[in-house]
Amino acid sequence: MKRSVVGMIALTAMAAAMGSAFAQEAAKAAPSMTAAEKEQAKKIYFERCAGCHGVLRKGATGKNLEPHWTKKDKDGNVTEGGTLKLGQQRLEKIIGYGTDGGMVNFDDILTKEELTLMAKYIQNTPDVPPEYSFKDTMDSWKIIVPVDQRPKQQMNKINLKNVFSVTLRDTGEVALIDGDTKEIVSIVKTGYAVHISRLSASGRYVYVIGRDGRLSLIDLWMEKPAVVAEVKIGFDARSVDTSKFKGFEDKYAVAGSYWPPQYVIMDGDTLKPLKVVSTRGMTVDGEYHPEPRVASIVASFTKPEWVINIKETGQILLVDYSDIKNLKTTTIGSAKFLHDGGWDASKRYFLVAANASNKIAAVDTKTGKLAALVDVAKIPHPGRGANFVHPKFGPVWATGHLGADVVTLISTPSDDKKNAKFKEYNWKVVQEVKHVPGNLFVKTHPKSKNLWADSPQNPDKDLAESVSVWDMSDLSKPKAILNVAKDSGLPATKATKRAVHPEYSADGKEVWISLWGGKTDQSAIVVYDDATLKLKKVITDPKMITPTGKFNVYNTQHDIY
Ligand code: DHE
Repeated sequence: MKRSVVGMIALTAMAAAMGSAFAQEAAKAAPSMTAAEKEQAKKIYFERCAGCHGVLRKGATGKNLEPHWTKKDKDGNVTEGGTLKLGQQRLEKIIGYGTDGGMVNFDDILTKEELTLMAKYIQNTPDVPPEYSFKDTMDSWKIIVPVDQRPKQQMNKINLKNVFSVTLRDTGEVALIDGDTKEIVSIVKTGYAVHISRLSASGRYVYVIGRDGRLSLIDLWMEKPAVVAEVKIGFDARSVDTSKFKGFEDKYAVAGSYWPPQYVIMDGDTLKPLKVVSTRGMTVDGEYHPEPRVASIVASFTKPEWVINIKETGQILLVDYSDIKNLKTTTIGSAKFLHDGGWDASKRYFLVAANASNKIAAVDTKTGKLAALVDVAKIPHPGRGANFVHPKFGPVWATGHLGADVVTLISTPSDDKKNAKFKEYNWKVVQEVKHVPGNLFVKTHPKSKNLWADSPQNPDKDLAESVSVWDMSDLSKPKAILNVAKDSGLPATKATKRAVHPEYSADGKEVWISLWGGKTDQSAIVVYDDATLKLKKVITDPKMITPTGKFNVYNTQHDIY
């Protein structure tokens, strides 16, 4: 009796509090929009904004965009907790021109009307999208070529090790390019704005994940490589890998979803869904988060485990797939906003950027523990990073930064006796090599002496269209700067041709750079000789639209970077 009275009082108080909160919210009415405008804005938000700001707009790589600070009060109050509230005009400017904080400009992608629309949209309360169940996943699953009807051996004469799977971002396709002949072997329809391609342990299958959650499995053994199975794992996704531990090679695939926040375990060669696991839960600060998105995923070589990095919570999950019915997970707290990362040279430690926390977390996949949490410069963005032996500090792993003008080198442990003298540096930032802000990817190769870094998000057009190259044996030497857009010989267009994502050929002798141009412009992949830095080939075609990530089969299969 007593308890129910207390409960009623609490409920009444809560209702009153909520009522007054609603009243206050109503007083600060958001700009009105028609249903059609809302639909249009929702689509643009999903395609251009959700990746950084989150579907619920709680913020991650990008800032929080909830109405409590995007919307100005009716009474003209412009600050909240010392933060400037934004309002229509300021929002339009930010979306159009970007900010020094790392937000890119959209005035070359969105029309003036669309900028106005988006500024209105983000002052309105975000809609919560629907969930996506195991049944939904199962219903979306398609086997296009059953396993027993697939080739029993390679049916083409392509040197598969040197094939590149190239994302054609805005056409929803990947181009498979023969790295030896530089010919396009096949252009394959995939999900929307494919994010990454990963390889099976066997090197035969390419797993391609679209931002719309569509996962496509491409069989490279077919005469003309094509999609053999497909499944939609959610509404918004970025990552995929297979099981790589000895005895489990390619038995399973796993793909991570941004919305709903969950990951899906599938059969490796059919993509038949087997299990869906939610990632909702508490952040490392002990707060509940409704949208903890799955960022990078890699397969451990040390144990039958995947390293699954949960962005908003900062929790790194080691998911043991040896018994998926009784799934065991080790949860390692690190730092919030986990994003991309790569292995150290020994492939025992996985280093992942907690980008909006300005930290790199290193997981020891042997002990299943956090090995280090390293403070670095603003917004680290390693891609997969780059491993090399520094003349003074021994084995290091490199990351670039979106928000700082350096490439950071972190010393990594090594069991090799000759590296014992470098132990004192382990997990320390040993050098910051001067670069420019707006870097997304760094890359090297065990057979190379060079370190490559792009800067596609730099506001300066020349820098965005160029890449930098250092001689790793003497990082004090001036870097070479290659203007990739100029070298391509492509005609000038309105859109910046961002030079993005250096990727080595299988033999480590060439470096391929994408020119990420406008969504209707014919673009190119520009190939350089790594030893001489001379232009070797411009691969272009009317279908080469918005190339971004490129994944060399051999290097991706063996995590060589
Ligand atoms: Fe990526 C990797 C998320 C924008 C090209 N990107 C990743 C990974 C994540 C991620 C979680 C790691 C996957 C893994 O290893 O399992 N990327 C996001 C975003 O949330 C973000 C910031 C915004 C969005 O809307 O998606 C974003 N990414 C981009 C781009 O705009 C890029 C430059 C061009 C494009 O194609 O969309 C881009 N991301 C890439 C590439 C990789 C990547 C090429 C793989 C790097 C590698 O070498 O493995």
